[in-house]
Amino acid sequence: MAHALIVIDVQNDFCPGGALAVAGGADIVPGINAAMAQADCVVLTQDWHPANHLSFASQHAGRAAFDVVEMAYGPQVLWPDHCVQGSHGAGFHPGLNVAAAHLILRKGHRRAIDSYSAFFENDKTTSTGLFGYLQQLGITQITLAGLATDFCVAYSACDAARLGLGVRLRTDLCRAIDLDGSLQRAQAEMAALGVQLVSH
Ligand code: VGL
Ligand code: ZN
Repeated sequence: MAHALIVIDVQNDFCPGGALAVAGGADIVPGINAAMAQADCVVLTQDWHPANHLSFASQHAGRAAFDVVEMAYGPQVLWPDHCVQGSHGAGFHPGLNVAAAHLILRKGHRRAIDSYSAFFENDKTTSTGLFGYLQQLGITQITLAGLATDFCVAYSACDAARLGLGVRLRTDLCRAIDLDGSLQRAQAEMAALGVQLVSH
């Protein structure tokens, strides 16, 4: 029963000082590095947007960051420009043990589709390929950590549970954006899908 640690978006733009900073985002880095040693496989994800990505408020005239718009696939929160391909903000936090990664998966690179989940883009059908990778390695259990709890981590956890993986989420190794109750909603949805929320 092989086990993967999947570390979601521990990037400069989601850490204090970044374009879409998550409070306490950098505090989880040492614990994530320690957890890497417990896993058979370590996957890092990287939010990786073109500069004109349609999840950016800057691409929508008259809209501001954190407004919600209707995209072809449903409602989409508009964000400040963040994690632009090749930028400093898109880089991993300098304390993260990137050398320990077996796979680095980039997501959100299609202009017209955002991708919170590490498994499916926000249209819920375009695959990132990660499930196939894990299946080929015989991985049936995953542990999730990273940023942000209520967006990319939660979407990844829910998709993984729906795909039939055993999913644990390390709440001590995640931090949330918490936009209009999004953390509570995410926690409820994860629990309903059988995601185990563990604190160590
Ligand atoms: C994320 C908002 C926009 C995340 C990524 O990593 O949770 N949130 N892009
Ligand atoms: Zn993003």
